Amino acid sequence: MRAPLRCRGARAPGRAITHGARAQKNPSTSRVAGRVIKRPTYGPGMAEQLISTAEHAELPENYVRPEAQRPRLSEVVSDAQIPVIDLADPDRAAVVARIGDACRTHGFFQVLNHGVPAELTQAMLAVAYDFFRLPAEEKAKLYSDDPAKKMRLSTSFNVRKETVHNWRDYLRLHCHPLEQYVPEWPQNPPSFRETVSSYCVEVRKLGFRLYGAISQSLGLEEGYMERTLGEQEQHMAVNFYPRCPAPELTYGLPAHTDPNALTILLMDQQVAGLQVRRYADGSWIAVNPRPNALVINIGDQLQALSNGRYKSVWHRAVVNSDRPRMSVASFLCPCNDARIGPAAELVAHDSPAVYRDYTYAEYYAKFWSRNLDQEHCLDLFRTSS
Ligand SMILES: O=C(O)CCC(=O)C(=O)O
Repeated sequence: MRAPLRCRGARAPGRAITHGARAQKNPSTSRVAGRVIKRPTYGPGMAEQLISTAEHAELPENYVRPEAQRPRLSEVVSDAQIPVIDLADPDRAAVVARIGDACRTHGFFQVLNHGVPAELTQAMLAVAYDFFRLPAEEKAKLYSDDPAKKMRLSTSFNVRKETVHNWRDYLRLHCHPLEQYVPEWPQNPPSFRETVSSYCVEVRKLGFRLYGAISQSLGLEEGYMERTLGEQEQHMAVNFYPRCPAPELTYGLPAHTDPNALTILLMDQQVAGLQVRRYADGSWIAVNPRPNALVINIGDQLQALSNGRYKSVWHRAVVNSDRPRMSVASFLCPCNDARIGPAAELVAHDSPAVYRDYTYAEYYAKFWSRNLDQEHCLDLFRTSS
């Protein structure tokens, strides 16, 4: 058992978890789950809530999940696979069929030979690490907890609404059209704008290729998804999960589904953390990094368009006490006024529409008005509800 250490750096208000016994005698401490909780010596703040500004030896109490909601890391299936698909396979029909199977069974798959150059994915991760190493004062200038802002450095998920926080800081960017948004992006590190712009362009191309294959795998014409979703927005979350003193008590991101159409995730090559809930049996499986792969997942909008055939599955990010972790999620989002609903070709007498039609603006507002780990947001748009 480690000795209790003092928290360094300012953080969110709350009490802290440490592994020591000494704090038990201190009136400002108590015990939770066999660990010592320490009350903070800091006050509420805004940018002070960022957890990437200091090393943490203790977990503040307002990051501690109730017993029943903890990640139970020992129960996670570590040797399971999500499908891996080589996009360079010349047999297009086979690739389309594999993508269809993956969307139906897992809602997640990894792609190899995806067209995004390896040097670019490495540069993207490197500049992301450099960004989170910037001095606290510089990061504070970018901080906001307003989900409506199109460029913000923030923490957890939705600090204005949630009662238990998540062990994550993140930079959220709008990325399309680039010429509109890049001028708002961080100017430091100096290569940030150029590297991230190049990455966004390549990821967007990949997303549209995947839309084509996904449409075909549903028996729709190749351009169906792209056309129906309108002039797509593209958002990015650069997620930084610092080392965490008590990973079994908290999350980087708790279980959630993605509200957009398609997500392309670039994972840290050295540190695992993404876990996906297996649709078949509800068990959590760890997605281990695979050299040069990108992880793809179906978002809520593709589940709706496919009339529920393809799954937007629950996934989460867990943290660890050894190493920080980075992930870069690129979200392709329908335009706000796109009308979403099951494709007419997929609705029949024996497979009636599972979801009603709605606009993406309506969906997105509903998504952000809730806690991340509530019911599947799409359930609120069922025809039967
Ligand atoms: O960090 C990860 O592996 C998952 C990130 C994620 O799910 C998200 O940004 O929505």
